[in-house]
Amino acid sequence: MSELGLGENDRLFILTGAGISAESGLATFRGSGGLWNGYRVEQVATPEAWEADPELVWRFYSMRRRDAMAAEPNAAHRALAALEQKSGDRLYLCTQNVDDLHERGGSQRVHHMHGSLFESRCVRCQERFTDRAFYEKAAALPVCATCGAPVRPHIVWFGEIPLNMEEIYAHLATSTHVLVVGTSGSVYPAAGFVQIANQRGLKTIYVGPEEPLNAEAFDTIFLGNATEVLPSFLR
Ligand code: BJW
Ligand code: ZN
Repeated sequence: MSELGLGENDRLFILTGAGISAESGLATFRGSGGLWNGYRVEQVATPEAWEADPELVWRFYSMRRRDAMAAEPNAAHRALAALEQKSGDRLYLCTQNVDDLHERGGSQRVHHMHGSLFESRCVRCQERFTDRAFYEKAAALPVCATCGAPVRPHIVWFGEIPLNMEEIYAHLATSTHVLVVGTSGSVYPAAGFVQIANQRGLKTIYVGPEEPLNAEAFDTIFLGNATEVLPSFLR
């Protein structure tokens, strides 16, 4: 934690976005490669899109799942896992990502505020499906074994409330430092965490190749790819 300057009594809140998985080959949402079959994420990641064409939305997530399974964690995921090893519960990792590369990179405790590609739920009885074999059988839109209703990705779409917001705000309230990696700062409420932290006087740091939209709320911005900056920064 040397360059971060964390002391014994400090607590670190980490927020990651699509940029940390970019060097693992997973496309980010905005910027180049940000389209899927000509659709913007706002057109497939909404409850309205699901209502209009659940098959299309399911296909989008089946492709995302395949891409995530084929990807490997990178040096930035591993650097955060190593930091967790050293810091224990003084570190809270909150990701907007729905891939599992933090876990496969070695992080033990990860909060997925926008859900996970590897969980689904019945739209009627809310039964959860987390078995990976489920997806191998479910290339087309699956139905719930219990009640027969459609099964949707357990993903937070636009207009839905991100998961465990109370836990997130509680960790923000007790942290002394906030490290944000690879997120454009365009999607709320996540983009507002650094503004809250900044107003409360926490030390705020951004790592990524370009300035995020909420750049003014950061004390320090390290411009560079996550795999180049994080391993040396966190050593
Ligand atoms: C690298 C790199 C490298 C590249 N190394 N970096 C008007 C004003 C304010 C808010 C709203 C508004 N209208 C509507 C809203 C609310 C809305 C919202 O924010 N909309 C905006 C578009 C304006 N938000 C919501 O609806 C959220 N819910 C909500 O607000 O509920 C009410 C509420 C209020 C208060 C408290 C609590 C709740 C829900 C948002 C759900 C977002 N869902 C998605 C899709 C689902 C997941 C999926 O399919 O994967 O989540 S959208 C998509 O964007 C995805 C991401 O998690 C999210 C953020 O994207 P991210 O990670 O920032 O990626 P990019 O592509 O934008 O940026 C990548 C970055 O990486 C870039 O900066 C690159 O430079 C960088 N990078 N290579 C490091 N090698
Ligand atoms: Zn059901």
